[in-house]
Amino acid sequence: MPTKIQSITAQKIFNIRGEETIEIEVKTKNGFGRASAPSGASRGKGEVVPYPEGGVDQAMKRVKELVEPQLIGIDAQGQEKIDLMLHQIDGTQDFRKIGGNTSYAVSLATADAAASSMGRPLFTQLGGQLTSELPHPLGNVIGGGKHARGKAPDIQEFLVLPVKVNTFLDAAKANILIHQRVGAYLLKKDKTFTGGRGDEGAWAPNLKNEDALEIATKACEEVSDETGIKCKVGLDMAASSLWDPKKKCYIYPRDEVDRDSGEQLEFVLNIIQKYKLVYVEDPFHEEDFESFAELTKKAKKCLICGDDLFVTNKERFAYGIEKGVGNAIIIKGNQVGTLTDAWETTILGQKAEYVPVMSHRSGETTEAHIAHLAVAFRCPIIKAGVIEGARIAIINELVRIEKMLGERAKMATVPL
Ligand code: 2PG
Ligand code: MG
Repeated sequence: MPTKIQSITAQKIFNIRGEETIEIEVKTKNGFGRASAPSGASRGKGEVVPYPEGGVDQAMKRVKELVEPQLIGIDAQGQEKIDLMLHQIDGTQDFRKIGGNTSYAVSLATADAAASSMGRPLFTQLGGQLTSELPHPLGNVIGGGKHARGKAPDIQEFLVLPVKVNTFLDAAKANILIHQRVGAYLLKKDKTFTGGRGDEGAWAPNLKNEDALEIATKACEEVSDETGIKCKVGLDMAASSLWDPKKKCYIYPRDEVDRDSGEQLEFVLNIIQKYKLVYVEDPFHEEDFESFAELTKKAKKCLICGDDLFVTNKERFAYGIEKGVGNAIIIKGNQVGTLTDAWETTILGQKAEYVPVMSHRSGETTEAHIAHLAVAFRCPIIKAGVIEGARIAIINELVRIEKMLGERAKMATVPL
C-alpha cells in the first residue's frame, strides 16, 4: 500500500514570534508529509491544551513513545481513523497528554503524506476532485489589542474583505493596495509614525479605535473605486481580551472608556451601521452567548463571527446554533486538535447556513497548509492577513491553487 505510514518524527521549530513549536514529519511507502502547529495570542478558554506539561520537548517525547508506535502501519488516507486514534492515544478531553498542537500537526502531516503518496495536491486529497472554489481573503490592515504593543488601538484587527471580485489574485492584490494606502494615510496623520507592524503584519499605529476605522474605510473605498473590486471593512474585536470579569465591563484603555454589555452592544451596532461593516468577530466575551444572539438579530448585512466563543468546538457551536448566536464561525484546526474535528464543525456550520471562515493564528510558522484546507473545506472566506512572511506564504499558495485549477477555478460566494 503506497500510503502506509512508515515513520512519524517530531522536531522543534520556531514560529514568527520566535516561540518554540512542534513540527511533524510523516513518511509513507511512497510519500512524505510535513506540518507544524501555529499558536494564538488571544486564545479561547475552550481551546484544547496546546502542549503537555514540559512543553514542546515533552510533546516530542510523547510522539516517539506513544504516537509513532500506534500509527506505524496505518493507512495515511484514513484521516478519520487516524484522528480517532489520536484521541484514544491521548485519552483526555482536551489533549493535555500529547498536546492539541502535537495532535493537530500529526493529523495534518498525515494528510500531507497521503496527498504526496497519491501524487495529488492536499486540497484535492481532502476535498475531492471536484473542489474548485477559492475563498475570499479577509486580511487585517491595522492591528491592536494583544497583537500589538503600546498605544495601538484596543480592537485587535481592522480587516478588509473583497466581496465582489473575479479572481483570487485580484482579491489579494486589492488587499495589498488597501494595506499600502492605509500606511500612507497613517504617515500623513502622524509624521512620527515609524511604520511599526504587529504580529500579523498589520500596521500598529498610535491611534484611537474610530480613527483607525475611518482610515481603513477611506482606503477601502478608494481602492474599490480605483480597481472596480468592491471591498468592505470588518473587525476582530477579540472582546475577551477587553472584558474585565470583576468590573463586568469592556475596558478600552486607548480610548479611555469602559462599556458594560449593553453599551458594548450599542457601540457595535453603531459602528456596523456607520462604517458599513460586513464582518465582526468576537464582539463580546467568550461566555456571553446572549449578547451575541441579540446582535445577530439586530445587525443587518453583517457577518457576526465566533472565534473564542466557539473555538471550532462542535458542542459549543451546536449550542450557539440552537440559540441563534452569530452567522459565521472561525475554523482553526489547532483549537480542536485534529482535521476531522475541524471538518465536522465546518459541516455543522454549513448545514445551519453559517459561513465558515478558515483562519490563521497570529503565531504562524511559514507553512501554507491552511490555503488547501480553506479550499477543501469549501470555506467562502479565509482570514490570513495581508502582508508579512507567514501571511504571504498562505496567500501565494492560494494563487498557485487558482492557477492549478485553471479554467475550473472560481471565487466562492460570500452570502452578504
Ligand atoms: C484571532 C487570531 C488570528 P490569535 O483572534 O482571530 O487573527 O489571533 O491567533 O492570536 O488567537
Ligand atoms: Mg479572533
